[in-house]
Amino acid sequence: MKLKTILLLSLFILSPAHAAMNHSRMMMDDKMMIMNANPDKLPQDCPKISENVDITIRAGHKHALKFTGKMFAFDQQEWNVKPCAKINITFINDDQIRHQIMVHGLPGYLYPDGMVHLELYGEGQLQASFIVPSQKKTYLVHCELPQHAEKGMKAQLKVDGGDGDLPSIPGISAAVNADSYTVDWSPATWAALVLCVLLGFAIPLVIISNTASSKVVITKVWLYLQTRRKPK
Ligand SMILES: [Cu+2]
Repeated sequence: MKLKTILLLSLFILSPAHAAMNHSRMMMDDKMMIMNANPDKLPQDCPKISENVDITIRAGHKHALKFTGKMFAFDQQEWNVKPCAKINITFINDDQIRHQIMVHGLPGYLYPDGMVHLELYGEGQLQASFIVPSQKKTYLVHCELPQHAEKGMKAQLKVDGGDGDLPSIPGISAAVNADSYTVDWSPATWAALVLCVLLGFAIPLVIISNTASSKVVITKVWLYLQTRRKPK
């Protein structure tokens, strides 16, 4: 093997990018990233896996159309599983931009930072599994890209029925800080409104009165009314 080839191979193997791709907690390439997937390690409070649940989660702009004022969303906003369930997620991104699924609040001894993370940098699909503890709890599921959760990409995963609804889940719970669309009724706003109403009446009248055919019609109607008024 030529010296140049050996050097190139060494650089590739020792490069940070290659190291990141093979990190035990992270898988990534130029299209996706998965962090903290856990298909086989049982939580401390689970003697065995109670059920295998296959969940397909789609993400994208079109899923937000059913929610007023929202821009991004998942196709579902809530999932329910049994304690100690193994969840096999198929994540589908329907947009041309990045979206994530992040599940928060998981035990740190199994999931660093308490989370599982699936991410697609554009349209595509990937799969990952994780096992939930036995605790009756509601986990936050969201996309952490700036403004994506605020714009609707937020959901909840309930284990054993969950311990309540999280706030600001589209279609499920009220927003903590609701969007405000109030009008500032200042004198200038009133003046603009009155002007618009007047123009709305005046412009059609001017157009009608200046149209030749309209004049003929108006004249005929006028003459007809005059003839009907004449005494027989
Ligand atoms: Cu997103």
